[in-house]
Amino acid sequence: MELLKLVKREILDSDAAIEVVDARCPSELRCRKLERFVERLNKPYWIVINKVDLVPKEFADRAKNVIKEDSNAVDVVHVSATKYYGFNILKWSLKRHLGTEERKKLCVFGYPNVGKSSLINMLARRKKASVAPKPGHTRGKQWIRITKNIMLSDTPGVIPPEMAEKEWRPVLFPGEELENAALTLLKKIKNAEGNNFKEMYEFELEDEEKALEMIAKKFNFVGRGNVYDMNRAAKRVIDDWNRGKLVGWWL
Ligand SMILES: Nc1nc2c(ncn2[C@@H]2O[C@H](COP(=O)(O)OP(=O)(O)O)[C@@H](O)[C@H]2O)c(=O)[nH]1
Ligand SMILES: [Mg+2]
Repeated sequence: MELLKLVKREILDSDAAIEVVDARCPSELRCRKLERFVERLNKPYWIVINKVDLVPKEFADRAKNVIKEDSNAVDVVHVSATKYYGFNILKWSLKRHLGTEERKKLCVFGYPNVGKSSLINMLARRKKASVAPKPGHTRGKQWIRITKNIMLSDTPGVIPPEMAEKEWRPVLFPGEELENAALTLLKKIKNAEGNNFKEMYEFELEDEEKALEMIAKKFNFVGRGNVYDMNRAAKRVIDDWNRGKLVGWWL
């Protein structure tokens, strides 16, 4: 089934939802269309800003305030799913709003790689949902009890490419256009409030195309005909971003 139907079905099957966003670009990768979808169904939703370990505290706080102002989420919570940060705050918030008696079903949705599976694992407090730095990895479905009455779907809804801004699509769903994706991402990182590009690759990020070439050179990515393998350099950039090694932050 197509991703859009799947994510909508997850939401329809649940009483409430958690939208996960990446703390490095938390506003840009919210899916307002799906938020509206949840609102029209009169279901409460939370926005979890995940990977807060990767950004300065001041930025994470500002992002939280901006999203609180700008959304109808019940609550906006900072989390680091891999560091188990934010676990209790999120659970308290869910309990406070969903109550502790009536049985409630909860689902998680977000773009690829934001940490949906990691969040489910954190809430389930065991390795359940499989975590992979690749989109579309998660399969199968189960309900996991996270409090006495709150059940969490172990199958996160993946927001489909058609919901994302066009320039983001190759980054979120890498395919043929890897080089394009890397150039887009590098441009965003270059214009970010802050980034760790120089620490990562040991040169200043100025021109994106030039940067890809220098990365190919640095890692000795040489293809046929002794030319630099830009595709491999692009893949490296995307992987470093997805693994949280390459960092930039912007609203
Ligand atoms: N630094 C950091 N990395 C995270 C965090 N949560 C997830 N990740 C990493 O982000 C990548 C994608 O996580 P995953 O849970 O598979 O994302 P999903 O595609 O949304 O299910 C993995 O490499 C995770 O280890 C976090 O809070 N902090
Ligand atoms: Mg996943």
